[in-house]
Amino acid sequence: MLSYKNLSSQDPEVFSSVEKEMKRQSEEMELIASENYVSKAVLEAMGTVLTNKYSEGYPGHRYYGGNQVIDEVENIAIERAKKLFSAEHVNVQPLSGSPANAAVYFAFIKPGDKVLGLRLDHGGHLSHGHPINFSGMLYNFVQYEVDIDTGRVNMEKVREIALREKPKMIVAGYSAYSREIEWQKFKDIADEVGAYSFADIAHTAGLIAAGLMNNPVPIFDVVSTTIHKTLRGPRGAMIMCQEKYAKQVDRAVFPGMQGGPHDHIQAAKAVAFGEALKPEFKEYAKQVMANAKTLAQEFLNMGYKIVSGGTDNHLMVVDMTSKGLNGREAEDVLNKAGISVSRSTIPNDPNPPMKPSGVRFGTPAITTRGMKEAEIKQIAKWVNEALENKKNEEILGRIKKEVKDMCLDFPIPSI
Ligand code: DSN
Repeated sequence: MLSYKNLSSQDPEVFSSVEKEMKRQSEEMELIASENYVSKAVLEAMGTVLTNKYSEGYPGHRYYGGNQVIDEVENIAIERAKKLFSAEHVNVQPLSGSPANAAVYFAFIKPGDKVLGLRLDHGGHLSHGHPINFSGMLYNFVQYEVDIDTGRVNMEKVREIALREKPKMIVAGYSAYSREIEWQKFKDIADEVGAYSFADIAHTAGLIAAGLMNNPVPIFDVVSTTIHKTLRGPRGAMIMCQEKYAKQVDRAVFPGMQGGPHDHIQAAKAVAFGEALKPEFKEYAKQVMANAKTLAQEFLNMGYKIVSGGTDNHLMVVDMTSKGLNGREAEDVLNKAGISVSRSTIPNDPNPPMKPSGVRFGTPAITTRGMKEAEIKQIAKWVNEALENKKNEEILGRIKKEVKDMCLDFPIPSI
């Protein structure tokens, strides 16, 4: 663990919250699909003096002096990211996923232009055209859906909508979709209608970097990703594109959408990319997927319904209504048992977004702790037992204790 010597003595109030959060993370089972635990090296990089610097601009072209070292760090991050994803051009400055997506739209299209994206309640992301998000307010989004029977994106229907609507951009890549994405088919449809192809691979970036899922970067016009999910880096994002779009993407990020990049985070991104280039990361990503498959199978064996019937990646959306619960209630019950999950809509959800029908489960974080199939089977049992005894505080308390015991046997690398 980092020492936190100065933080604890100078500001015990804030340190006390940090300590409580360290304890919570250590003792609870993290099944939120978008969360992970960074390494000590990534955590240390975030705590460096690089945070003191302003570096608006790009390596070699800054608007502040004293950026020789910052240039070095940003270039390391860029080169490693290029290698990981076979990217022609990378901008590592976006502060997070939504700002990255805002910069992508800003770089390629104009307000009012038509864009095709997956509905949020079918697994898409807020920034893929939801009416209450900037994307839905500024651009004219038309939404596609997953098929209710299969839970999968139907490429024939996507093509039909694209031919009818003639969007300027097509967005693929999702937040709650457990299947492989047919990138080439998306690209072919985009080419057929003269649209830009944009992939948001925030969720699966680590699995793609490990070579275990298909990579849209070499074929799509532009790809965004966060760094902190399966890629296991610091919070933040990046944009990858073909060289011919490099200038417009860079201009959209700075000065278009952002000022100075967060240089301490750029350093941590570089460290995370370095880790992802190592053979151990491929083993990690394989285990994330194997654990997700095991978890899905256990839930199916217990009679749960999973959207699309299973998973090809690190997550799954499970319909809770067969257990007489909505996703919000399930989230609360599991919380009492020391298990963190996030509620989720299911396609054509009859329930409102605050109380949707599903729960999204993911395995990136528990896999970082070293948990494998045997632990996953036990976790599925605890989930089911908790949900079936939702009002029994004694049983929930007992599960919480058992969960804690297992978690303490699998320490978080940075705590
Ligand atoms: N909030 C992220 C997730 O949980 O999937 C997406 O931005």
